[in-house]
Amino acid sequence: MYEAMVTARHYEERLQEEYLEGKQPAFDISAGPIPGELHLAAGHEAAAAGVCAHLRPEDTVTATHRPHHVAIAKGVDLERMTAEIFGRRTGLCKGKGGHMHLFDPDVNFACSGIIAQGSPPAVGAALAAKKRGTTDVAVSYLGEGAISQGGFLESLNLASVHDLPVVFVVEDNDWAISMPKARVTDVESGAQRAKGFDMPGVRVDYDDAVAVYEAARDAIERARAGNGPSLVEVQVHRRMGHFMGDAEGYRPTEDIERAKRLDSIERLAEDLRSEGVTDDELAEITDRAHQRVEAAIEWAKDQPEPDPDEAFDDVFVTPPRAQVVPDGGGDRGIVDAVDVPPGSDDDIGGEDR
Ligand SMILES: Cc1ncc(C[n+]2csc(CCOP(=O)(O)OP(=O)(O)O)c2C)c(N)n1
Ligand SMILES: [Mg+2]
Repeated sequence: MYEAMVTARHYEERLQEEYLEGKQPAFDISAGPIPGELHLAAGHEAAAAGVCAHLRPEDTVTATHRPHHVAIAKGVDLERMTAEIFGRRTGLCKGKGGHMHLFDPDVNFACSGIIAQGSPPAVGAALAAKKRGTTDVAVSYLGEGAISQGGFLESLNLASVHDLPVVFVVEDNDWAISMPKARVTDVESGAQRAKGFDMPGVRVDYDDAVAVYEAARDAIERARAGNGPSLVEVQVHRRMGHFMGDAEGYRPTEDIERAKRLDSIERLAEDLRSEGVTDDELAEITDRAHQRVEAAIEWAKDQPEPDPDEAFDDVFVTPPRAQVVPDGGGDRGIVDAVDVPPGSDDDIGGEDR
């Protein structure tokens, strides 16, 4: 667990450096080796390590728009994940998904930029496991800002009524972008949602990885034993802005300082020391994690960019500034696209492009 947490923290520190390259002095979100948004999960690591320590590759995990710590703890291929984040062809989604759309079928991991989107597919995976008669489980991560989303609430209901092996994990970092929790819900804890669906709901009040591990163990054992779903909420801390480039003008300074002070990695290191793990052993774990991160970033940056000819493969929308030729087929058998200069007779224009 400590290694997964240290790896995730260092990975994001390095991504932060890479991300800022070329984006200054005026923040240009499309510039640099990692174009687009980047949501970092520093301060959330315990919620990933404590839960995923109980999982096997066959178990399904759906994570959020802030996915790196969970992906690392679930064992997603770090090199191909990094290539995806850098938009390279050998990335998990051929460089077209970016950091919010990491899919690794080898370890049954997915994530999405749409909040609470992971809950229905996790319930689907749990239903599949039940029908196949396996002991696999599914875990759906979401933020506290997503606990009123319809997809989540319907998922809780289906999971409960069918006794499905799924665990919902709410990462409560007190904020949904700039929106404090108290302004969007009257429940004190997301774990209270469980009561309305007749399933166990527990909250881990501070991001102690060992406390998360214990809460998750009960929930996952219950699911594996065929006794149905549970909900676990974990208090985590957002050590960064909502995404890179967020100046956090809405956030009280004390809250930012508090999040930085409460470091779950430091807490776990203390626990390990008190159990007799030496500083040298901890340093060895940190070194190994750093080397792995550096190797993945180095490899990813060396990978080729996607071929523009493949831009419209594996997508289901009308490509921009292109003419769609019905029955064009191609090997996708859906539509074919040819480039049409904007403003030309064949350009259908506007939103419909
Ligand atoms: C359905 C949907 N609505 C709105 C958004 C825009 N959005 C992106 S992240 C976010 C806040 C999410 O907050 P929370 O669930 O608490 O996760 P956190 O970012 O704090 O980890 C919102 C509203 C979205 N991505 N999807
Ligand atoms: Mg939040």
